[in-house]
Amino acid sequence: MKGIFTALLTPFNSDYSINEKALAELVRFNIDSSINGFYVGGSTGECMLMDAEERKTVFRTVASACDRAVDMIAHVGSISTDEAIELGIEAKKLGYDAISAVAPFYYGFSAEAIKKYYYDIAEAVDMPLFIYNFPAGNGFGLTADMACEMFSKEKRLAGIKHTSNDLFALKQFKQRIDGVTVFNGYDEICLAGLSMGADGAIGSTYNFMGKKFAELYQAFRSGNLELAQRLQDEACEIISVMCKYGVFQCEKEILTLMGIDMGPCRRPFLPLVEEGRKAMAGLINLI
Ligand code: MN9
Repeated sequence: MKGIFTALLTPFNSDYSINEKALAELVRFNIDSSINGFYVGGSTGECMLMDAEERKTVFRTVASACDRAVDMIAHVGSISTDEAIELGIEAKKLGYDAISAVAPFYYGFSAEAIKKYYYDIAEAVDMPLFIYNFPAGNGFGLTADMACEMFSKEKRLAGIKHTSNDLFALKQFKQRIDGVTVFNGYDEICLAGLSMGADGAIGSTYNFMGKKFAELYQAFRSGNLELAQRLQDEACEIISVMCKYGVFQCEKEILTLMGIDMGPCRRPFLPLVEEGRKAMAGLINLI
């Protein structure tokens, strides 16, 4: 797997139920934007604010709208190993190409417990598994030593989604683990991640900037650094405004302005303030 993968948002109706129709539209819009794959039901999809049945509904809706046009990775991470396995088994049934999981959080689990969580999921689901390394989100940072040990022990481990500004760690994963696939996780450093050896990038802003990042990826691969840098600069200008008002709320607002009814984020995310809505309306022609 390689290239630009959209970390899909989950559209909600005004009563906060999943808007399956809008989700299918979002999938088709992204395929038309030339992205290479989907990362389904991750942080961007508000997975931690959904129950297991809802997360399965998202997997199902995306699989049917995507219809194998591009690669699909299902995020099954949970604080509970059993729930992660249950979600993984569903993803496998639905024809996903791989699964991914964030490390379990809240209890401050030991490194041994976290390793066992991944081995248990890999064994029970029997699919290529990507570790979702998101230190800022769950207080656990995967080290290169730990990753080397895990990948040598469990052959179903296929890669790492590295959502961290530590690009030296990304480089070490690539240099020390034979055949590992690493995806860069923060869109604002996509080009930097690629230049340090990432095989691709998974991100939330690709929901509406898939075309720009697909072009950036191609430019980088063909050695046109000048164009790749210009595209990254343009994206960073947009992302920096979004960071000010709430990234997911802003992404939903932009896509709604583009014609896909994304609705609100689930509580406790706050609704987008009026000033943020105006800022998004101002950004739309930069996309
Ligand atoms: O999946 C996303 N990570 C999180 C990747 O939301 C935690 C990124 O795409 C960010 O939303 C984006 C803005 O900071 O880079």
